[in-house]
Amino acid sequence: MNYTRMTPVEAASLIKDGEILGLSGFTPAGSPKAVTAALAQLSEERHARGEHFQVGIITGASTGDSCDGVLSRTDSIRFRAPYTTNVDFRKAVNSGKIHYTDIHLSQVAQRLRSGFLGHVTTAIIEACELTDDGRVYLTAAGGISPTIARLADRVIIELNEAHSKRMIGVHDVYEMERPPYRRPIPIVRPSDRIGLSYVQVDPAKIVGVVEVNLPDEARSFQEPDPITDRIGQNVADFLAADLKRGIIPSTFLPLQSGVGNIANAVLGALGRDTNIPPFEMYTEVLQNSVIKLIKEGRVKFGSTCSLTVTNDCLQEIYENMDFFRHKLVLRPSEISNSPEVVRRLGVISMNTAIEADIYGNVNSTHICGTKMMNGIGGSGDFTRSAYISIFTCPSTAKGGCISSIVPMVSHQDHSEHSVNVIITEQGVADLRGKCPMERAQTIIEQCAHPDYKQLLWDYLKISAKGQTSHCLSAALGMHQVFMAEGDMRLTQWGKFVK
Ligand code: 0RQ
Repeated sequence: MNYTRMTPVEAASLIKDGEILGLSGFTPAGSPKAVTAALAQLSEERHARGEHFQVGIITGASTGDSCDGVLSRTDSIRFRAPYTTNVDFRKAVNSGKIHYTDIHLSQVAQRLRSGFLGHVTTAIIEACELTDDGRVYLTAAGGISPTIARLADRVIIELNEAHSKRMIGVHDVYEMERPPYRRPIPIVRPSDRIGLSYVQVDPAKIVGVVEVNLPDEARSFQEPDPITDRIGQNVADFLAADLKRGIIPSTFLPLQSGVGNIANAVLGALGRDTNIPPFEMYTEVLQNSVIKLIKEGRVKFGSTCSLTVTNDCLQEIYENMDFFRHKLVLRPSEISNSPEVVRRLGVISMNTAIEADIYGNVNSTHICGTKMMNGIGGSGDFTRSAYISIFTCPSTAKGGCISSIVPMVSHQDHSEHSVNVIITEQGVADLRGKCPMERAQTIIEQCAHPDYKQLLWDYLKISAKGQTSHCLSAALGMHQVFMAEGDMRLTQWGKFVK
């Protein structure tokens, strides 16, 4: 190889104060790990010498602790987009230390190309293979790699031996033109391949190659519990009924599923339910449950941006690549999450809400309207364009002290116009074709926890009548009572009625 080999510290020392970094990966899958960890170490040394050092970071989605974690703890991030899940990052954002721009994941590449997010100076890209003519073979995720590789002034490659070279050929790399030269994305089935198996980088821009052997910092999943199992079964029953009614064609439609414990449990339940025929996925993350379903023949094909699986699951995929190669494609986030393709394929979206209100508006990102949890991720990319958009959540949080069904969401990510179905362990609220008052009745009856049903019915009684009835002085009353007294069940509407 003709490139300069470097240690992580040597590579990190190329990065200057104020730079904007573009990183490969999507979730901890495929994110660089060594150079960002070394950067945090150098940053700490610079801060100790009284020097200013902070960078902007733009990624495909979240990263692992060796990026968002260490860089947040060392006060090294000035601004960040578009999605994270790290606890220390969350603390820094909610205390105002980091400027966080939470944007739809499908839009990151376009916003970068159009200059909305500033100029990416350095791209750090994890690869399993690299050729002298600048072909970069990605690892467990597509993310924004093609775009940052092209836009950045310099590219650092983390050549990671922990990822098998058997990944070569699984990626389908395609980048869109800027308007007005953009053409339709020629995907008409989840399994269609439209691009290259590698990211082409100008070899002259590759300033260093850092050889590492570091596994992805995958999170493990909680085993499904009775609540998540019930939610999963409710989703399966709902889809089976729509199939029987002919709303979903007998061939079924591709599914998208969000990330996290609930999403993992929902997929598990769908896989077990023999009323649901084998199906395809057009999604942004594939978790462990889907890999199992691919092996069992329940999932026929998975189009995704990342393999957000545990490391033993990833190794299993690598070891059985002859089988998985024909069942998987990894795409850049702009394509995996493209609203154009989602609408064309008739994708059924399934994402998790933090809270939903009685009219079907959904909050995916903020706790009590103020504290950022993770971010909108790809949930909006899919929800708005889906054939059927579903949101799931347990009916309560924090031991029953919080109702996930509230009179008015404390922050809105998905509006009543985009949300078709809400599902909790209590039941299914099918909102399609219903007016706001019918939606409220269905959501309270089907989805709210019994501890909160009467409270929500009483809220409607005190509301001013209209297309969407509300009592504005009480609409966020349950949230206020939770913040003051730690339990929404203590809400007394009389105290809020003016
Ligand atoms: O907190 O961990 O302290 O107990 O939120 O909730 O129930 O474990 O669910 O792991 O699936 O995460 C919406 C955050 C759900 C996630 C969200 C607390 C709850 C718990 C986690 P603890 P659960 P999950 C694809 C699509 C937005 C992005 C998206 C998410 C913690 O799914 O980030 O959809 N979604 N992307 O106790 C206070 C409430 C609460 C609450 C839950 N009403 N009030 N706390 N919690 N409801 C992925 C990508 O885009 C990459």
